[in-house]
Amino acid sequence: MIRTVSTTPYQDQKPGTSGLRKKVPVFQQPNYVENFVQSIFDSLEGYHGKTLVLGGDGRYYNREAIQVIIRMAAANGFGKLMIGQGGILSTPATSNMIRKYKAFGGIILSASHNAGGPHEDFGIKYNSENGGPAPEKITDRIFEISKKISQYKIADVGPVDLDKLGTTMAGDMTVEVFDPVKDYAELMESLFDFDAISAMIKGGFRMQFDAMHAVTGPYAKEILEKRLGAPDGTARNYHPLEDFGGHHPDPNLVHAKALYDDVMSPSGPDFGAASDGDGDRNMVVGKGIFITPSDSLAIIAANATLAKGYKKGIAGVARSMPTSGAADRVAQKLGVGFYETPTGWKFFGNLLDAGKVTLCGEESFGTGSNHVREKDGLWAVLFWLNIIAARGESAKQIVEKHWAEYGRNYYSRHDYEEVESDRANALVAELRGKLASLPGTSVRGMKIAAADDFAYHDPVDGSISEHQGIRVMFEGGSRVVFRLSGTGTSGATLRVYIERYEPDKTRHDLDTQEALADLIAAADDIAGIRSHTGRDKPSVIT
Ligand code: VG1
Ligand code: CO
Repeated sequence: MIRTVSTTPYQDQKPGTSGLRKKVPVFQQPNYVENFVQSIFDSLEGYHGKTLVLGGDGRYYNREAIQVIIRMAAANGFGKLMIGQGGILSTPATSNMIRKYKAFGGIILSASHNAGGPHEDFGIKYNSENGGPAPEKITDRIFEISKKISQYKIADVGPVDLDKLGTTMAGDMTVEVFDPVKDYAELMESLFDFDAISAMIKGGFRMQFDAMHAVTGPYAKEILEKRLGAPDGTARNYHPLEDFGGHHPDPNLVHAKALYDDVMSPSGPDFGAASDGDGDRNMVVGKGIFITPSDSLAIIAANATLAKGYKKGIAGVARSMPTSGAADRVAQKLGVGFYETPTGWKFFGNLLDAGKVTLCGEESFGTGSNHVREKDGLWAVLFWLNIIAARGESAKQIVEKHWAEYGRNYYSRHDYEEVESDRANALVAELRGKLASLPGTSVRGMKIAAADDFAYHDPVDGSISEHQGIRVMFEGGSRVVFRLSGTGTSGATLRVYIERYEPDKTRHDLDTQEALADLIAAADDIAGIRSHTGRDKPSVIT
């Protein structure tokens, strides 16, 4: 029944910012999935007889990979596998299931915001028993094992019907196919004031949620329409599709432009939101205002006690290094701790587990809290609805009042996608080489106060993560950050993050790109973006 199969290792199974992501044909190579999954299991100890949670964002190859993992989990001695019906389980819902049912861990099949389909992306990520993405010490171990692996274990058990709820056996292992929405919806009801949000919707508040043909469709239908009473049609593109309808399920001003345009039109709804492939990202748009993820984190922090799950206040706030400093000022005012971590949710886990922070956020449309150990798209949307309902003000009023009180961080990210890796690496190497000489010099009339290659010292376990992005800080608090993406699957993506703090209330209504124009030009002067990449403008501006 259980077979041990010989295999040859691949040398490219290094997990990136969030798991292993490759093109589907790469995953379809002989034993590619098997090698990586066995490497995950071999990096762990003590899972015999324990429970593993499994699901994905419904993209192409999801079902095939699930059947392989069922057979391998059975062969490796897991006691129980819990799978979301249809193979569907959002990333935050997976985190919740692991925590709620005290599972040993979970496997998430997703390449998140990347496109899906036979020639697009697939991904595999392991989450630990706290519900969060495996920390670097585990992902490093997985990679080391994957480079040397010589065999894997697999059980000869038939395919499991993923669409039928209930429990079956795969060899000696129990397989439970469960409703992926129910536990998550209950968790949301425990955190937010559903009665107040429903009353606001009954009172005529209109919203639109774009699930982008990805995993949050069923969640939005249940929570927004069924439980909160929003009219049918509030959730759009709610059928998860294997290719996301041919789009990038990436909720930003480029890929969720249709939703943004609707909210901005005179007859549009009061509020719009969207989530990504696996449901952990969020974009929120109020009538007449796009809310940057960095501002969203700060405003949620400032208003947290309006939601019942956060009534007692927050312990602290953490943000990824490239995220704007807007949340820092809220934390300072509240007198709670604030932390700056490298990009990637795995770095928040220790801070959350240690109770040092309650809220976390990333500029890449990621916001979350200690309710799970992942960022959570619908959670952020519900938090905004809760705040709007409790304050009785529009999203625009809330944001503008926030800026008036704390100042505004103008913020933008410029991505140069699919740059030749050699050219991108050369840019970074050259920049690193001149870091020491930058402080004290001026660019475009702005004086550089400091420049470094960000390193993070985890205050909980003492681990150190180096080379997490190059920061150039100007006098007055403006800054430019450069880093290479760890989630792309072809060539390199250079991300340039630009930020300027504006305390003056009378200057809070400028166009973001204009407000940042000097810094954008300075970034090119400092890093030679155009000459290195051969591009004269970014592929995506958010
Ligand atoms: C990007 C974002 C990062 C996020 C990661 C995973 O990583 O910048 O903030 O945590 O995606 O998000 P990178 O290395 O490409 O910059 V998700 O929603 O794609 O799992
Ligand atoms: Co995602």
